[in-house]
Amino acid sequence: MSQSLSFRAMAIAREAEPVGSLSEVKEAGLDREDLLGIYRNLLITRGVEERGHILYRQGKIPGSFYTGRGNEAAAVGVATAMRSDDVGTPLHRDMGVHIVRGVEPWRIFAQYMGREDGPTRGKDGNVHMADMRLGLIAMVSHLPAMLPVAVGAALAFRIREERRVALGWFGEGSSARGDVHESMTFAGTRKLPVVFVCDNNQWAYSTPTHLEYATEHVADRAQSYGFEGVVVDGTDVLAVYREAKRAIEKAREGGGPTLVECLTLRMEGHAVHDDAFYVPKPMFEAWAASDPLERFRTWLRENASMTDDEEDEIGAGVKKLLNDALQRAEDSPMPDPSELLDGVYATPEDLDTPHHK
Ligand SMILES: Cc1ncc(C[n+]2csc(CCOP(=O)(O)OP(=O)(O)O)c2C)c(N)n1
Ligand SMILES: [Mg+2]
Repeated sequence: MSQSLSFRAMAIAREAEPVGSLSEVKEAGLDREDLLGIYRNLLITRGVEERGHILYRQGKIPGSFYTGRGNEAAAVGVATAMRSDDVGTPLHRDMGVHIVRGVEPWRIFAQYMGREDGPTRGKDGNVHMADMRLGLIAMVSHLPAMLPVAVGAALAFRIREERRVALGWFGEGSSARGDVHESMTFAGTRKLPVVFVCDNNQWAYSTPTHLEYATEHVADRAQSYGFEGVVVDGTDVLAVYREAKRAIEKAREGGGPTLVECLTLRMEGHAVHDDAFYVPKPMFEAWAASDPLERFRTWLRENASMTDDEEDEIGAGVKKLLNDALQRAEDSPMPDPSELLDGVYATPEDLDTPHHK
């Protein structure tokens, strides 16, 4: 442990328990079908990013390429706990949120390649995308600029007396910026229906956590904003789901915000151009042993008697889905330059969705 770590304050946030048995899972509201669906979504999430990486190496993706490897369970777990009329602002590590909300993989590949059928219709690249019809708001690059947006959505729900919840994601590195403080102060004082989700992957580019914040956990700060903070193992999809569900339903019932911090390790470089030479090897090895997909696969076999046949069927289904998706995306045309400004400014029709009423 480095010298600087010893100056950290004592933890305040609650540390979430792992979910042990199938009966605990049922209590949390998931049946066996749901569990297999979660596994499938984890596989799709990783598969989309792995194949995206291949597309990048083939020179088919303009710009850079980002993945959320290691963060799949955190993203899928939180999104599974959302209700369909809730909204969220997922970031560059949260592909799993798009998958759970129902963004079809072929549209994501089309987005990667700048094609017309991507959610931004070729107007933006990589994960700067979202499908508003599915209650997702596209991220901008500036971090953590989406938190005030999520808080604004929560304020709108309050004003309209809608029992909906907004989820705002941010990285632990971006927690050093003022927007986090402003968002949490505003949400805490007004007890808004918002859940703040911190993707703590322990690095902000090459900056380690002890140079990002001086508390034990990012979630320790929640207390000073007047709401609860909880830290959860972000490689444990069921534990993430349970904590997100608690936080979301608490917000819906008028209990105000929660800060849910999902602890993971960013298992690749910041983006494809970065080989993460600065991350100590033993750190990678330790977290590789806690791979979220492998962890949940083992759990399903031991606790929900997932059979070889079921596993093969899910795996084969995902493989086919992604193969077909790649083909369909490659067939998608480049956008027509005359459409450049279409969709840049909202029209009254654009706002006529369940998420805007
Ligand atoms: C305001 C702002 N400053 C700098 C950047 C450049 N940048 C992009 S990602 C990143 C690291 C963010 O770290 P963290 O919040 O921990 O998220 P992670 O990438 O680790 O998921 C930086 C500095 C940015 N996007 N926005
Ligand atoms: Mg980070």
